[in-house]
This record gives sequence, structure tokens and C-alpha cells, in this order.
Amino acid sequence: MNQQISIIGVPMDLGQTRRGVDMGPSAIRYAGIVERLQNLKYDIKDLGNIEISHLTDDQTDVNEDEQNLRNLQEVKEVNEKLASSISKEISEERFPLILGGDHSIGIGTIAGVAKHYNNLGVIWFDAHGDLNTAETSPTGNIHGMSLAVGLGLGHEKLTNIGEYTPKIKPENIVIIGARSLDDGEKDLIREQGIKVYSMHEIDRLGMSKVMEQAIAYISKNTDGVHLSLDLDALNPHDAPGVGTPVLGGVSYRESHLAMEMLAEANIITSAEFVEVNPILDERNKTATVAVALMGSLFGEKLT
Ligand code: 4U7
Ligand code: MN
Ligand code: MN
Ligand code: MN
Repeated sequence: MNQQISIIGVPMDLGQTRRGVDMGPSAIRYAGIVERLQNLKYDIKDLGNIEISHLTDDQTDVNEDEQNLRNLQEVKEVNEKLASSISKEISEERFPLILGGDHSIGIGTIAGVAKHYNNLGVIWFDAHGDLNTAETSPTGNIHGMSLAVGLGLGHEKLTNIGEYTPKIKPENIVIIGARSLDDGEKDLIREQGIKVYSMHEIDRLGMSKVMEQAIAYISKNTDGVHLSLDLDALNPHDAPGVGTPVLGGVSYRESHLAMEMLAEANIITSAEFVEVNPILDERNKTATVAVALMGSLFGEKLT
């Protein structure tokens, strides 16, 4: 793995409606991410947080084509800043490690990363698909749309971030941990042939087989792989500090095994850990889990 890591915090909470997730980057730093990675002999540059402007929540005066896209303008602006910051770090041959913040920041992350690869692979570790558009979203929350935007689907204010679209191909995506997909998302997965290892496959095959297959699948046609890890992929018992918890998730150990297998395969070229909400958490448990997962991803060994 690249020995130079740049940490970028994104205190974003505008992609959904539960306050507190903007404190995720602080909670993850407080749980010791910098020390943890320094102990593994990485050179760490912590760039601090991207600035977020809270302009307005007012949805009464939005254009017709911007309906069901909460805080569209602000989300777009933050993601543009994030994309250019990430792109700069990759140009300097550093590994971007992004700390969220809600998952709408996946839009800027993918925009910043994908332009450096011909065929970027994406592993989307999540209880959800994040494959909605304004047309299919039951909530209007952009954190449920970020993967679709990467595919070039959604409002052009979002798909055009970084000035190119689409960023990723459906065959270069693997979703792991899904157990709450909306009808429109299921249709899209079927139409585009997106690879999904839902909790059903994880139960049947076990995480070990799932990761073996996912790694083989994603390595085949890609020249870089981005890991986007939404903490709500985990069982809420192990990661309670998330805005949209869903029962029956990946266990603490299964999630570690997944990270350890990614470390062994040595395929990950950028990563983000999102949706940590310390207000909903129990004694910073979820941020602590996030840091432990990053430890495993970056090669920490138990013996
Ligand atoms: B997350 C949801 F309707 N699908 O679109 C939506 F269930 O980044 C949830 O994965 C999205 O946490 C969750 O609002 C987004 C809902
Ligand atoms: Mn806020
Ligand atoms: Mn998500
Ligand atoms: Mn989720």
C-alpha cells in the first residue's frame, strides 16, 4: 500500500436530516486515527476539514428541476471542493483517506479519484444502495443518491462535478452488506447488472467467500479501487452511531475480516469512512470501530 496518506475531514450533514454527523471527522480523530496509522509506519498528513457553508434549508423557492434534492446547491459546492482537494493529493502520489460526514460526500470523493484512473473500481460497503435519483428517492436526501451520481444518473449539478460524467461503470461496482434497497434502486441494479453481495449472500457464503469473490471480480478490469465504507453496513449493535441504522448487519468480526482481506489483496487506492454520528453514538463506539477498521485496512495484524 502507498505509504503516504492524506487525511481529509468532511463535516457534512446536508445530505440528510439528522444533525450531528458533521462531528464525525472530529470523533474519528478523537478515537486516534492519526496515531493508529503512524504506528503502522505511514507518513500521515492531516489536511483538516473541508469548509461547509450552511446557506439555506429553504425548499420553497427551488426550481422545479431541483425538487426532492435537499440542500442541492450546498452539497454540490462542498463536493466540488472535496473533489479538487482529493485530486491534488493523488497528483502528489498520496493515498486519500476521507472522513465523513454523511455519504453525500461520496459524490465528491468519486469525482476526485476517478479522473486518475481509466477504470476505477468501487467497493460500496453499506446497508443501502445509495442508488436513488430525485425521481426514485423516498426522502430527497442526497446521501441516498451518491453511487447513482457516480454512474452519471441524477441532477447535472451533481453529475457534472469535476466536469466529466460518468465517473464509474456499473460493472466496476460491488455493493457489500445491502439489506435496505428501495424499489427504484432494485430496478437500477437489475438494469445495470450491478454486483451486490447482500446480507443474504453474506449469511449463505460467509464473509470470507464473499470477499474472495468480490476481490476477484473487482480486480479483473480495474486499475484502481476505491473503498466507500458506510458504518451502517455494520450491525447497529456494533455501530450504533449512524443516522439510518438497519437491523441484521455485518458483525464487528466480519467487517474486520473484510478489511484484512482487502489489505492482503493490496488493491485499495483510496478510501472513505462515512456516516459516523457521535450524537447518536454510545461513548464514541462507532468512531472507535471505524478507526479499528482503518487499522485493519492499512495492514494491522493481530499477531
Ligand atoms: B446512506 C434511503 F429511503 N434509501 O434514499 C434514502 F431508505 O448513505 C436511505 O446509505 C438512504 O446512509 C441511506 O433516503 C443513505 C431511504
Ligand atoms: Mn450542520
Ligand atoms: Mn451510504
Ligand atoms: Mn447506508
